[in-house]
Amino acid sequence: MATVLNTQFGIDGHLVFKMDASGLIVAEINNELGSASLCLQGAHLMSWQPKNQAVPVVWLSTDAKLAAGKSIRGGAPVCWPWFGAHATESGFPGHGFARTVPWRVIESGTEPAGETRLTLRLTPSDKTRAQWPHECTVDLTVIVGATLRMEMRTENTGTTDFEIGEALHTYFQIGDIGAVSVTGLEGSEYWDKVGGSNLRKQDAEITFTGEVDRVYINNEAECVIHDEQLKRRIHIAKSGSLSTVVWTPWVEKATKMGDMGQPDGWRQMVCVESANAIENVVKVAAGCTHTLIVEYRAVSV
Ligand code: TA6
Repeated sequence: MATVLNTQFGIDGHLVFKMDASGLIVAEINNELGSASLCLQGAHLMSWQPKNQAVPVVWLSTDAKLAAGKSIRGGAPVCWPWFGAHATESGFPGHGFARTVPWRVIESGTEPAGETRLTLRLTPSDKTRAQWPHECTVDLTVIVGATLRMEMRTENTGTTDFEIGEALHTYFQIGDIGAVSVTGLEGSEYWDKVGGSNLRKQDAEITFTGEVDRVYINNEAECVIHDEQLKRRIHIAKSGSLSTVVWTPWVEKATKMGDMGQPDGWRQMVCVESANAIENVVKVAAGCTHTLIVEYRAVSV
């Protein structure tokens, strides 16, 4: 399988497909501008490090394991076609099925400035139709360089409209959760999921002194993670996304999860997720396409 993919889509020295010990296929990307790895199951980007950064920008738990049908802790999980718990079926997977089913490579290439581009596609199967009976394709394009661009395109190839919730649920590597702030969401309303679900308003920059699990709504603003310890800013620009989710599990939830890396891996990550969730779910009319785009950039300060 890896051999066929390398023949069809490999790019000498820049894009190589390898089979992991789990039997899953991983795309390893490395060019003059940056490096990344992506598991074909779930089109799950697991890591990204620009060449001008000494520390990866996308966090992956040291406990992260690749296994068929299982989600990977860290990276940029694809949440689709719903975000969070399914509205009515408690037995359906949280954040949808896209991140735990096989995607296939449909194209690869090199961008004019030298970035490596890879596109994967999810098409319905009996398994997915059992949870979501709509005809569609979802493409994820990643463009890896000094920045990381991700484009998630949902095409409604059926004859009836449907609605999706979605997110690129990206974990960012930071020095310490107590020494970062997130700007860009000042003045936004958000659903606070800690201790229930209450609608609140963000007045100032976001800082972290405990569990934070917030879905900011009706906001397309660029967010910035300010990292005092790593002396860098991570810029998160987006389009086609009206929700931003900010999450840290903090110690109690991280301990319960048990896969955040030891001794306290949760302190070195924060999630800032570009999404369409809750009242921002997206109606995709029959024959139409919806695209969510994010671009990440790390700037040393
Ligand atoms: O995006 C935040 C969140 O919805 C949290 O509530 C937490 O559940 C997190 O996602 C991780 O979810 P996962 O299913 O990947 O463990």
